[in-house]
Formats: sequence, C-alpha cells, structure tokens
Amino acid sequence: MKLIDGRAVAEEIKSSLKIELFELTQNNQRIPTLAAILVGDNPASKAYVNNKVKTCKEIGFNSLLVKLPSDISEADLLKEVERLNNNAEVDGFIVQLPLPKHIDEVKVTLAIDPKKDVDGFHPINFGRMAQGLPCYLPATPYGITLLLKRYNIETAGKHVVVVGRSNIVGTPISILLSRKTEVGDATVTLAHSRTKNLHEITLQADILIAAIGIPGFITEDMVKEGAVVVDVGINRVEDDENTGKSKLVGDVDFDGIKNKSSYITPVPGGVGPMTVMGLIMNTLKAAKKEIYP
Ligand code: BQF
Repeated sequence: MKLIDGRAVAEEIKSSLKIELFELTQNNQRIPTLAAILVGDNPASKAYVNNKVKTCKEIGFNSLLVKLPSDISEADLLKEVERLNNNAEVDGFIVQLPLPKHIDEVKVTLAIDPKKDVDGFHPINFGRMAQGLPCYLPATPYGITLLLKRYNIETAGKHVVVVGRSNIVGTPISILLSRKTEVGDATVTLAHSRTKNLHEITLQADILIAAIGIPGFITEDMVKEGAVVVDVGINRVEDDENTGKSKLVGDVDFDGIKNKSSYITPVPGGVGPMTVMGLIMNTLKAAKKEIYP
C-alpha cells in the first residue's frame, strides 16, 4: 500500500505558487484576491472557509471574508453576490455551502458571474467542463486529478468506478476522467444509491472513487486487489473511546482496505487539502484572466 499524501502535495503546490506570485508581482500584475461569503455559524462551514482564507495568507494571496447572519434573506444574499460580481478588487469568490434551508442554492449559484466562479459550480462552467472548453474546474475533482498526476497513476484505458453522483464531486469527476485529456481517457462507471449489485461493479474498479457521504461505506470485500482508492468522504463521527470528541472519517474503511489497495488516500490529509488547492489554483487563473481573457 502506498499512501497518497494530499497534505504533502498541497504543500508542494503552495511552495510553487509562492514563487509564481513573486514573479507576478515583479511584472506588476495583480495579487490574486479570493473572497468568500459565509452565511451563519455552522462550525464545519466556518472551518472550511478558515482553511481557504488561511491558505491564501500562507501563499500571499489577498482574501476577503464576508460574514452574513443565518437569517439573511435570499434577496439580501443575492445582493451581496452582485456586490462581489462588481467588485474589481475581487478576482474570484465562493459562497460557502451548505446554505440555510430557506435559501435556494441553485439561485445563488446562478447569480455568480461565471468569470469569478472559482468553485466552478455555475452551469456555464459545468457545461464548459463537459465539452472540454476552458473553465474553472470544480475544486474537488480538480484536486483529485492533481493527485493522480502527482503519483503518476495512469488513467487511460483504466476502469474508474465513481460511487456518488453529486453535482460537485461524483458527476463532474466522472465526466473529467472519461474525457480525452491528460488525466482522462478512462472507462467510467458512475454508481449511486440505486445501483444494483454495487459490489460486483466496484470489484471491477482499477480506480475507485468514493463520494457517497456515508462513513466507512466502502469495505474490503468491494475492492479489487491492487486498486487505487480515492476517498472523498469527510464525515464527522463520534470518537470510539467515549471521549465526547468527534473525528473525521472517510467513506472508505481505510484500515480494512489499506493492505489490498495499491494506493489509497487517507482522511484527513488526502483529498481534503487538495480541494482547497483546487480553489486556490482557480483563483490564480482568475487573476491571470486565463480562462476568460
Ligand atoms: C483534510 C466540504 C462537505 C460539504 C461541504 C482539509 C478540508 C477538509 C478536510 C476542506 C469540504 C471538504 C470543503 C481536510 C473544503 C474539504 O485535511 O482532510 C481541508 O476545507 N474542505 C468545503 O468547503 O465544503 C464542504 C465537505
């Protein structure tokens, strides 16, 4: 078993971004600026936004955190989105999900200017991704492709099984890996909660990507000997020892699978840190006007 160390790869990328930022400023180009809208005080959402802001600071990017109360109306949130769309200081921004129940996430996503949509969630960017046009890739799929590349994991001709069909992970990673690209040319099966005989399908996977959101869902009996296992799950569960504390676990039974897989991503420290780097890479592209000149 080889561990895919997302934390280490994220650090490598941070180092190279610091150098690139230095070169940008030498050429009198703008310092990339990321803004984030955080609605309410969900502890997990706060932690995610703080990770993103902290990573910007570490590299030397500018960041702007817009904190809004959980009872903000949808109309007022849409106004804040419009303000960031029109703020020339901001290269790209995100609205941290999930949003409170009274707010329509689709409406908010549609309100973001696709040129500043560094999460890559707007249907314009999704559609451009699906057709292989320049776009902001959704952060988690982007991070997964960076990890596969970094570890020289061949995808061409391989059978990738993705479990989970969300708009932000399962569906876009299945599209990306099936396209005729560097990290692509795979034969992809997209499995989900209504898939029959899931074991039979996952056992065929050369590369298994778990993005279901159920702790420990993928067990040893579902994995082929020598498979590459990518765990996208971030689930907070109670600690075993009755300490009252919680811990992060993935969608994969790591201890059960680690000796059967060729490569495996841990949780924490696997895909999670690379999700943040995907966002950061998109912010750099936004500042350089690489996607939408
Ligand atoms: C790690 C996210 C579910 C719903 C909304 C590093 C992150 C997580 C884990 C992180 C996630 C998950 C993010 C680790 C951002 C990934 O060390 O394993 C970083 O900050 N993430 C998000 O913004 O929204 C989510 C998961």
